Amino acid sequence: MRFFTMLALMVAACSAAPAAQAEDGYRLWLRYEPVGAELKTDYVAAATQLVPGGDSATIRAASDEFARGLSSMLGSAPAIAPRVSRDGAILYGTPATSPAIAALKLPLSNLGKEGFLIRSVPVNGHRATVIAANEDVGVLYGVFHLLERMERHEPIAALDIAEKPKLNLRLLNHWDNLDGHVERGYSGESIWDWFTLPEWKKPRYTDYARADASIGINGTVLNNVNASPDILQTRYLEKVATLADIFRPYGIKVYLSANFGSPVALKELDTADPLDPRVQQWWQAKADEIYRLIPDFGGFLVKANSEGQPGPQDYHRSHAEGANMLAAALKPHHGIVMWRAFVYSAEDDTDRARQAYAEFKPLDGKFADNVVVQVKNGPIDFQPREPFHPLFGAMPETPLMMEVQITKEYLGFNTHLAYLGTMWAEALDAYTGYPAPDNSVAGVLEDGKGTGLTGMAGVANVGSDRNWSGSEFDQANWYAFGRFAWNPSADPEAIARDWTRMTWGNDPKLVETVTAMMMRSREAVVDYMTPLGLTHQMATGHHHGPGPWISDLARPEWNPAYYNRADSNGIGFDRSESGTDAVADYAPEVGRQVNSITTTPEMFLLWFHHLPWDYKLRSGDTLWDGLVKSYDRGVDAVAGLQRDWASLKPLIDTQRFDEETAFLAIQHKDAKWWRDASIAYFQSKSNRPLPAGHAEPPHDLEYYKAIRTPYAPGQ
Ligand code: BDP
Repeated sequence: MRFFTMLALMVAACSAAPAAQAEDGYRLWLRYEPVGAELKTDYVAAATQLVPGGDSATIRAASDEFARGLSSMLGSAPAIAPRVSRDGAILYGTPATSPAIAALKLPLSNLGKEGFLIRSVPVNGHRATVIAANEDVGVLYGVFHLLERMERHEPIAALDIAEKPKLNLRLLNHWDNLDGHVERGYSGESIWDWFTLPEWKKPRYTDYARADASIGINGTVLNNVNASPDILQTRYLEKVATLADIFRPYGIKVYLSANFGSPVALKELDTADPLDPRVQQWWQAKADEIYRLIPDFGGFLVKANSEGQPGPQDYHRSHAEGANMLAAALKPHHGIVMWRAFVYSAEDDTDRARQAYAEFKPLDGKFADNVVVQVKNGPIDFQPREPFHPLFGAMPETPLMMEVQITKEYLGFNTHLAYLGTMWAEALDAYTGYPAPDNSVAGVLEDGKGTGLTGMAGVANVGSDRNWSGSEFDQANWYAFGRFAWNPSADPEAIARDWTRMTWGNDPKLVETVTAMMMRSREAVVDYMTPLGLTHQMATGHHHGPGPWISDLARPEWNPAYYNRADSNGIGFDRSESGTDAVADYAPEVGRQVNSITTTPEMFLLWFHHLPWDYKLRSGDTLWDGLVKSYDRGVDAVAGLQRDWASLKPLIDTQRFDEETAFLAIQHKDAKWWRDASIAYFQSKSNRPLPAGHAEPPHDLEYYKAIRTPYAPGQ
């Protein structure tokens, strides 16, 4: 008996202690760590009572978040009070539901539906912090903003903050299949458990909504763009409705990827021709059914006539005719269509980088006013580096939203540290030549041509893993996506620093070291995978590891050799006017710049030009030597990340420290593999010795060619 009591006590002790301290990443950037004594005094004095101005589900979610955050950071949460009655109150709500806020006559008129204002002002003669907005969701965003400031140890007295999103559609795109598999997912299975929905509402769904709302994400496409028609069946729509109910208080709408061939695939019609009245009625009835279940359903995302998906061209109709037919079905319910421009064709042997432009440019102005065309950041496919997509700037009559990939299909999955904020900023800041006050890509996104359809979509990296994203550093990419969708001109370094403070801690050395690691991480990946404008050199299918030699796949544009075009004379893809003339798809001044070898930025050199191995780079190196040096620079940069990380051991909890240490070791091993295999292959073409001080690959080319990566995740 005594033995069992002892055992029970021991088990309780063992499980209680680590559980209380374990850092397993579940809390994301909303860790709400206890603050030190001095700050605590200030914060407690500024949070003596919580005064919700309203009682909607959203305001209750805001109160819950306050309770969670403040009790964790300060040891206890202040009581909820009906009115401001002492110094240090926090009053939050809208003028419509809170007479106290209405009486303050705050300047909310420019803040739209989702903006918020945080001000330190007296209320009823007491010092107070007021979080006010036109709609409840703005209030919730403001509450997160205040809590996140506290997580970052920033002052919360004397505040005067006004924020509103620059884009209206801030959406995650989940590439999740109904069987739980996630296409290009590296963080476990799908977060959606379709089998137990709608009855079992996992608490994780609410935590997902909290995380999204904390960074302003206001929509989620639940299923893969390679969409199963089954998602439109009633029994799935009921499950979707349950998720919509969970997300609604957090300002998040649900959307679905729709398979254009659904009426045929579901065996209800023998055609999906968008001009056939029966097809139009089918979609109309489907939309009506969806909106009966989900009155605020967002709309459809569609991948059509791309990589084998059905689409309007199967019936000799254009993308616009297809999109507009769906748009008409959704229009009475205020739904929208996000029609993807990621199309390239098996029958078309023109430069893949030009195909979406060729398809969509002539359709400018032909889309219904509830259609937005969703364009990837680059013209090929989520590569470590691509120039911006030429459609940005080329469709002045059509609202365009930008799609980026948060999940790192082409940047080393979940184990390589690659902060994508710098990559997205590079695309968003690019000059398009678009005739607008802001002629950057960000400016194009912010211009909805009067429809309000402005936005960014991020292919989610959220899965069933305890830490959500497969690694701690991949959480940063989810976080950064939300921040860029809120403000496409945001500073990637500031975002990295904010995230670091909330995720790892506020120690100054830690903050500076981690931020600096993040800021150089993506360039390291470019250097060891695809330097100097090379692209799509990844092994077949899973896209993990190098395969620059691959040239035998059915479609030319699936082959890395199609992109590198390495031969005994040189390397690179000639997209100048003497090559495929892809430069002509950009505005004239942009096109001129990249048409000329000497004015093309070196980071895009081999994207636009095929150059001899002894071409002189700006460094004075030959192209061959410069290429080799880039690969080595990438590997060395990863070793640098490892050293920096090791120096943080005393400042980071064991579990997260150890995991990242292991992941960086994997990244280093992979970076070497990329370097060695790429050099071995390109040397077989260049027939040149390596520059002095740069080691020969340890194996011959055949060794690297023989490496297989079966069972790679995400395929
Ligand atoms: C490619 C992915 C593929 C996606 C496709 C897309 O490899 O899995 O289906 O993009 O965006 O990058 O449709």
